[in-house]
Amino acid sequence: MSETIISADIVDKDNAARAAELKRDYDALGERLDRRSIAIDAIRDKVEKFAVAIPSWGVGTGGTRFARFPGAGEPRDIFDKIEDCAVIRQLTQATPTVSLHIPWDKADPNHLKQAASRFGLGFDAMNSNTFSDASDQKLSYKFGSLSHADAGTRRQAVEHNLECIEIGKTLGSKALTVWIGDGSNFPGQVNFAKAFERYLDAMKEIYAGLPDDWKLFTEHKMYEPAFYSTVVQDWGTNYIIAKELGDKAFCLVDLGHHAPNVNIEMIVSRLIQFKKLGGFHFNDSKYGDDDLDAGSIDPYRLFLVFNELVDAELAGAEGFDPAHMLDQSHNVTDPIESLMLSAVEVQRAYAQALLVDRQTLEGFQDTNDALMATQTLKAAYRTDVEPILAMARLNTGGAIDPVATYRAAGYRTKVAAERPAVAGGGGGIV
Ligand SMILES: [Mn+2]
Repeated sequence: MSETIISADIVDKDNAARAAELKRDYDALGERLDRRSIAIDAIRDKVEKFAVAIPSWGVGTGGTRFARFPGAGEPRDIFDKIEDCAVIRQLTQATPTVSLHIPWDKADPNHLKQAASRFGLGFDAMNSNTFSDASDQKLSYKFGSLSHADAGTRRQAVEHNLECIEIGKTLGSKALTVWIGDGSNFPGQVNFAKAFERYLDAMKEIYAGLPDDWKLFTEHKMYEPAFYSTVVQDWGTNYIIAKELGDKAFCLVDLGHHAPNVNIEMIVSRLIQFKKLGGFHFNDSKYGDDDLDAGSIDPYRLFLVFNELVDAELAGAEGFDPAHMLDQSHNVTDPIESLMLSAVEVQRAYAQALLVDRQTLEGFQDTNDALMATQTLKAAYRTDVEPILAMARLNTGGAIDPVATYRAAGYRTKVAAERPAVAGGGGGIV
């Protein structure tokens, strides 16, 4: 039995005050779904099994390009971060793993493993960092890393990624995510083809160091920190990389890494179809890589992404096993509250997508009934699945209302007294 941070009494008391109403709401929704030939318990079972990883950097307070405003009781190191992740896990029961970022979270791997297993947490994908300079680093990444013109800098970046794999092996991680800041700010600054060739050669060396049961994820991003061109600019480039490297290489889709209005759900469909969808960094955005809470700006888009995922899941698409992770960073909310709600939003989109009447939809598609086809999706999206999500949490030992229970527990006030403010390490623009 793993330890919990919030006292079980507080969780039970808060749940007890809400359980009767939840039961009524759940039964009422169950009756409505029954009329649509959907068994509510089957949907709840699937939601209970759905997991999304928490990024270690997400529990810290993020900054903007202009300033960083420290939050009370923010984690001082990876061990504080693991405790914050344990709270998110305890109350939502949706986030069993943590995704580490090296070197931000560098510590004795055995010590890290111990700290996480105390709370029953595991480790998701390892994240390398060759987009900023560590204090003890010989060569700078100011002008790139894996695509750098200098062979020594590329070598250093490759070695760093291999080190991340080694740390991850001890932790029980099964994937490496590579995101780079490489690119250019001026036309003519870099030769597109040569830079991409250098990147691919470096990635091949990293891929060669990947254990057989690991996956390699690459993330595309159209701009930032480079503003004219990036080396892994779009999903087409990302797909080429995954194809060039081999069967263990997959594309990661960060929802914020596209131009406004790009049809991300269609990109997801294409990557599934050609067996190269590795997984997601869930967040939301209005303009660019805003790293806002998942589902906070465009929940319908999140639903449409999950519509593609559930379609593949139900069709039994070969090799379909995408990794889910949140990737967001906050400046105006308590990161624990935001991450809890984002995990719930991702679950919500999944549950709504499970309600799509796929047979009926296919019929409308085949008879070119555009209006009824889109209404079939809307019928699922408009269903308030909150009772399903809350019941899933209650069944698995979480909180019916995670934010209310978290506030009742006074966790932030408690850690604010224990953790003096520090100059925070690590931003969040990944
Ligand atoms: Mn990301």
